[in-house]
Amino acid sequence: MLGFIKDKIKKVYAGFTKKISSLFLRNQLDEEFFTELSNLLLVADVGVKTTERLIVQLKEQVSNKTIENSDQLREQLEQMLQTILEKPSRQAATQPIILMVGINGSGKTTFVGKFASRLKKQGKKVLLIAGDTFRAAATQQLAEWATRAEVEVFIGRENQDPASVIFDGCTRFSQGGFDHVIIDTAGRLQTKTNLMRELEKMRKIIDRQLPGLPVATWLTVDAMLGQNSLRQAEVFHEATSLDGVVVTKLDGTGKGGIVFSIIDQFNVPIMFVAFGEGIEDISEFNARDYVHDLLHE
Ligand SMILES: Nc1nc2c(ncn2[C@@H]2O[C@H](COP(=O)(O)OP(=O)(O)O)[C@@H](O)[C@H]2O)c(=O)[nH]1
Ligand SMILES: [Mg+2]
Repeated sequence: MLGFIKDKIKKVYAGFTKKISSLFLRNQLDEEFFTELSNLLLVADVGVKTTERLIVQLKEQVSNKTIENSDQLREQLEQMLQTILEKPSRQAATQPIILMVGINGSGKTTFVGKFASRLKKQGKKVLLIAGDTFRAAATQQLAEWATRAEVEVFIGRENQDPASVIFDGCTRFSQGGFDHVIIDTAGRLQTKTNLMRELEKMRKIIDRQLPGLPVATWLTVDAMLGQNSLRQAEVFHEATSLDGVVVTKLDGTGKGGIVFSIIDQFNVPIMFVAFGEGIEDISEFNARDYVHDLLHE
């Protein structure tokens, strides 16, 4: 991370990092200091529960003199934030089968394109499956990304059921000698039961067609939606077992703290962050770099 990404996510850092850096210049670790720290964390969308817990623990360490100045406090906060992010165990980011889920507009298709390009540049043979068959434009969008990324895309017939497209796409995968398949899906808002049924059906088809290969289900979460994105995550978290979260649109928001809320609430690891519409605007998530960037100008 660091460097060029920091430029791209200016808003995340411009507000939060500047303010927190000037807060740490103070030497009085008094009530006012903690009120301001707590406000900063809340504005960055770290979430009420997590913020309260952090503040209580930090205050305790100040009162028992484990922390004696603002430098030590910053170090401690950095450590605590990193610990939260590293809590859920994380698989490698290069799984053979990735099923992308998430509500409409949260950035699935865009991420699939960027990720495919990255894998391709690593010398992998990648197949995309257009599982969003509800809108012709969705298939078109994925096909354009496939062209840009220079990877193959499997597209079903018009109005073909997504599960059946995935079935055929899996056949193409096993016959074509691919290293990775990334399945793009639709993100229709629906009831939990319907969503559960639909995702289960897709998973069953993949498991049956490609036995023995693990399937990683990743959820895209739109950082611009702030705390509302937690509600999105909640529906998917209840409907299926998630292996990872991709946080999108970090470039358009000062809400870099959303990653802490997501992990604290769902215990699902963050796999990637996305910060723009360009093909290279993703980065594999690294807890240490992320926290460091947030807390240091
Ligand atoms: N600024 C910004 N826009 C993004 C990002 N990811 C996706 N978008 C835009 O968000 C919109 C919805 O993205 P799309 O991939 O179609 O979402 P999907 O419906 O989940 O497949 C599109 O206009 C994308 O260009 C991002 O990281 N940053
Ligand atoms: Mg899409």
